[in-house]
Amino acid sequence: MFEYASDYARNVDLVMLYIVGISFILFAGVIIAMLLFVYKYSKKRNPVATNIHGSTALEILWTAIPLVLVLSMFYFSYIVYDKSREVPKDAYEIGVEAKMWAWKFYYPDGKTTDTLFIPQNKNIKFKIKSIDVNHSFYIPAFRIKEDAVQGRENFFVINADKIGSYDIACAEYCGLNHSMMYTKLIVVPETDFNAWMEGNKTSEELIAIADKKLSEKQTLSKNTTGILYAKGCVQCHSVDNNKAVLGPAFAMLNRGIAKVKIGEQYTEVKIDKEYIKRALVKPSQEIVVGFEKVKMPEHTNLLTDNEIEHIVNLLYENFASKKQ
Ligand code: HEC
Ligand SMILES: [Cu+2]
Repeated sequence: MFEYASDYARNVDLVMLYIVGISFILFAGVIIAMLLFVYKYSKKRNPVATNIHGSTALEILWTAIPLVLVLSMFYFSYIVYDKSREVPKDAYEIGVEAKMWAWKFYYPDGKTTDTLFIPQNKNIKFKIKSIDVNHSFYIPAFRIKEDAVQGRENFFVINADKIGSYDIACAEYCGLNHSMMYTKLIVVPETDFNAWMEGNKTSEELIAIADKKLSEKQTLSKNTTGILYAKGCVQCHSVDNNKAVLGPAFAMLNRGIAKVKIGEQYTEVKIDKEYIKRALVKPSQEIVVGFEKVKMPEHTNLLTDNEIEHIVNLLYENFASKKQ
């Protein structure tokens, strides 16, 4: 819950803590006073009620104290927000385009991607827009949520200080596949980012770099499976549990034998690397029984041969060859 990856995120959390802290103290005060009064002024102990007619001092006090508290909440929120609106001169600009139902990112040199890559410790200005309905650009680890609206450009400045890969979601209901508008923000050292810009490093290498940095903290399955996030497989296949999403969970690849439908025929095939590869490049050839309704997209034109090989090995080693 408290994962954060920029100063801005840290400050947002501090303000939040401050507000929740004050609320909690007030809550405790009210409850304690109430219990105390119930005890002290019950009919048994205090048979004759006292009538109090106004007290200017008390009224000023109970107006002034909450006013100061509320204004201080506003003040802290405002300075944090205001800072996020300052665009440093050297800010690196990345265009964020939302559409039903995907994100697209534009870099200054004309490159475009579906996964967002940024260099570490650099001011980045996101220029956010939508080409259709309203969306909202949401990166929880950075405490960013900024509307993407057609015909208008919103912006946000961040400076990511932790290498890693973070979720990006759409936080404004935008139609049927709203819940699939997930992608990743990949933060890598600036040298790697520049190498990527110049074509000397692939997106997969950057993802691997980001994931390796997380490996100290995170579980094995998480850090080796970055490409499954980057390529959108996780929209339909869960990576960390047995539950089917739109497709079977990858963990189920360890069932050894797959019941599949080929044409109108039902048959059983062994789950090996070849099977996984066929599932990936010719998904409509062997349909996993129970999942006939959803069509897995053809990935051949979205993946290079290297990527296919990498994914096949990864799925085989991480899932298919695991004991049941
Ligand atoms: C739109 C949803 C969707 C996406 C995205 C998707 N798949 Fe699938 N996938 C399915 C469905 C549905 C099935 C089962 C039906 C079938 O076999 O075609 C399936 C089956 C599979 C199988 C066989 C699973 C088994 O247990 O037998 C593999 C392996 C697989 N997908 C890998 C991938 C990989 C790798 C990606 C990302 C590059 C991916 N899928 C993206 C929906 C999807
Ligand atoms: Cu959306």
